[in-house]
Amino acid sequence: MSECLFCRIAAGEIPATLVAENDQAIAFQDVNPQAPVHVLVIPRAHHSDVSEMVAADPLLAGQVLALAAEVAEQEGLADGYRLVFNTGAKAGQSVFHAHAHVMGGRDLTWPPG
Ligand code: DGP
Repeated sequence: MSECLFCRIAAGEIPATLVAENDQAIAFQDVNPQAPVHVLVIPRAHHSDVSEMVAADPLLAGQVLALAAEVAEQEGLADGYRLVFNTGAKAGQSVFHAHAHVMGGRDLTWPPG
């Protein structure tokens, strides 16, 4: 059994609220939402962060981005949304399985903290 939290969610071993999926990626509600819409999009395969995913499998990265855009449309974020890949501990990454945050449903300030 994998020790990676998001691998375990992808495998259905840990419950999550699924929002969308494609062959290579899944999207589920963030457990600690920071906006009215806050969905995580992850590759089914394990990659530690977005840089490692792009280097190893750029087509997979495209699948993740495609699903993120689909989630934004499905969640009614035509007015705007933010797509964030925290990469590395210094940037706030806490789960080391690549994931995009799809956030929206409120005004989002810039720069982020
Ligand atoms: P980051 O800090 O960028 O690595 O984002 C990790 C996100 O994962 C954070 O927003 C909270 C979320 N998260 C952590 N544990 C769980 C969990 O068990 N289930 C779900 N759905 N989200 C989780």
